[in-house]
Amino acid sequence: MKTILSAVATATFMLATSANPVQYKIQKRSPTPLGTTADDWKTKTVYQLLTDRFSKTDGSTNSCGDISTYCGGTYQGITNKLDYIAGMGFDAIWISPIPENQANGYHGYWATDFNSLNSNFGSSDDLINLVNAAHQKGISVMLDVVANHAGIPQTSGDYSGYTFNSASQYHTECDIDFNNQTSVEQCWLSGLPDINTEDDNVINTLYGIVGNWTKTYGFDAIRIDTFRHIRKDFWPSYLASANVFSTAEVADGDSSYVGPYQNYSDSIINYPLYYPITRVFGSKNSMTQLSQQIATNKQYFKDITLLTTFVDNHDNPRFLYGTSDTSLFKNALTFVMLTDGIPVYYYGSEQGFNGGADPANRAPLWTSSFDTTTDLYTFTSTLVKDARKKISGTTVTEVDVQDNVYAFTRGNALVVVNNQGSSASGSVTVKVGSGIQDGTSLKDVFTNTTVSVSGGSITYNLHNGMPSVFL
Ligand SMILES: *[C@@H]1O[C@H](CO)[C@@H](O)[C@H](O)[C@H]1NC(C)=O
Ligand SMILES: *[C@@H]1O[C@H](CO)[C@@H](O)[C@H](O)[C@H]1NC(C)=O
Ligand SMILES: *[C@@H]1O[C@H](CO)[C@@H](O)[C@H](O)[C@H]1NC(C)=O
Ligand SMILES: CC(=O)N[C@H]1CO[C@H](CO)[C@@H](O)[C@@H]1O
Repeated sequence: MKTILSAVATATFMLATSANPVQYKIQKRSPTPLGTTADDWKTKTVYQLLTDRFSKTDGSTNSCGDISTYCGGTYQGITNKLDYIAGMGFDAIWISPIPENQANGYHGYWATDFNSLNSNFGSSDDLINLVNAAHQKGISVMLDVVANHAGIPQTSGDYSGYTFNSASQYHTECDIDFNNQTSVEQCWLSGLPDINTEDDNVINTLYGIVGNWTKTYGFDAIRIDTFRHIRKDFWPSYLASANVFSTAEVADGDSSYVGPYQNYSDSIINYPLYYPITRVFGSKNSMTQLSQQIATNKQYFKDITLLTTFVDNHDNPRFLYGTSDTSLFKNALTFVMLTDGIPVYYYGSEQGFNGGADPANRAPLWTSSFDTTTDLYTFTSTLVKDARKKISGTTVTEVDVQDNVYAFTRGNALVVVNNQGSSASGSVTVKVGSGIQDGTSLKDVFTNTTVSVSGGSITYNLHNGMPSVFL
């Protein structure tokens, strides 16, 4: 029996469909969500962290011996360091999945019993305290959730202790053929037991679980893992039960494939734009790739302003692994922060973390001692607080596309990004678009460089390849 000292009134209810019923004793009021609609999320700026890797309860900063298993991060640790996140202007966090996991499931994606919490991260009270503390600071909390698969059992086929404890509650094992959508949905991703989401009892249990999570802990949104690995018509009831904003992972670069998934979730993670971002800013490919992908996305997605955009996440080598040029990184971050979409910023970027493939891209943050004086921490804080949040209006309009320069207006701001690198200090001339009149004087938030619009354009010297946000 597990007791959740939390939520509303003093009701007690049972998880009827679970084989080992867990009793939730509800004793005090759950956190009240800050805002759960797409409109509430449209202007949010999200900081993505891995619960195991952000901050420890005791505040110690020693390195982790083995980053392929638990390193010691906790809910209490996050609560203690919310000001470090708020200091950069973020008003939302994305945390790791919360259920109990298979051995070494430090990331949370290998659930066993969905109705119990992963005790490595702390108690249910600690989680409630985190959500309450975040809400008090105006920070929304997005929960990462998985419905597609469970963790691999210690003994093959032995699911005792799992919510889905019989082999018949999983699809028959097969390797995914990515050219066959049925196979994508029913075969096993990376050998993970694929939950039988064709079974009515199974799906009703999954619907109940997500609803219980959002209600009990007052989450404001969910991030849905492996969204394309379950048939599309599973999702409407799942999302109705969650009853909060959702952004869903469809890890594919083809917007004609990814776009239709936005019929099923408010928001989709913008992988189609991620790949051009890494090519353009990381490998100095032509900026026309950004322009083309944005146009293609507009064609295939219902609403690109709701897509979650990113430079880095936990599933890809960090940007700074591919290049050590932080000016290129700053340009990529500026583009993502101000183009259409809800930007998601991956923890550790502010400390210049440069890990490669998983798990190297998931290093513990605490070894940085939460230094708020680094160049990238200061840059991020200016980008979020003095640019994204100060700009009035959110309408994004492309105004100039050159091989090495891309310019757009967002509300009253003119944003100019480049991929020339930190040695670039030459002059650029950029068209400003019809919204900004000749004679207008503009000032860059990063360098205080001022420019005056003449003949529909501005000319100025790049400052070590820095991006510019003229206001
Ligand atoms: C697609 O995958 C499913 C599930 O593995 C399989 O039953 C089906 O035969 C496959 N279809 C084709 C055309 O290969
Ligand atoms: C998704 O919605 C669009 C309209 O927004 C429609 O054209 C398309 O057929 C839908 N796709 C699916 C798979 O439901
Ligand atoms: C830009 O001007 C502001 C206000 O005067 C000042 O606080 C800031 O330090 C200046 N930044 C730079 C990079 O010169
Ligand atoms: C409050 C709530 O949503 N409770 C549900 C928790 O999940 C079980 C099924 O797993 C439902 O029966 C409850 O209604």
